Amino acid sequence: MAGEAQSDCLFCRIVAGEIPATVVRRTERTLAFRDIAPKAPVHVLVIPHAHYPDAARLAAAEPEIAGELLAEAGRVAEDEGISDYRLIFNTGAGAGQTVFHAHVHVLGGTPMTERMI
Ligand code: IU
Repeated sequence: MAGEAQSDCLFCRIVAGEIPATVVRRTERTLAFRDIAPKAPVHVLVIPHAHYPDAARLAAAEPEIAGELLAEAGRVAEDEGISDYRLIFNTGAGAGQTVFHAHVHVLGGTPMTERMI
């Protein structure tokens, strides 16, 4: 069934509490936690509890949850005390996606104008 947890998915296992993560926010349908290999002083991932391989497929199937990811990304930035930040949705291995469970990177805490990740 669409959105069902996958036992071989790292982020599904983080949602289930089977793999530890530094959680900064949790809602009924989303989870935000610190990236294990931060590329900026603030580097948080916001994911849906439901399993979709990437953000586009999440948005196609569950647009409300896709909207919640964006709203939560903004709340993470507010909690972290940053007003300027970058949101990234890597989509596909060729774009650098390594975990195939939808997520948005929230990056900031340093000038981001020259940075690409
Ligand atoms: P990507 O957009 O799929 O490349 O992002 C996956 C991120 O997941 C990447 O920045 C990793 O550092 C991060 N991550 C993590 O936070 N915890 C983990 O156990 C693993 C990857 I594996």
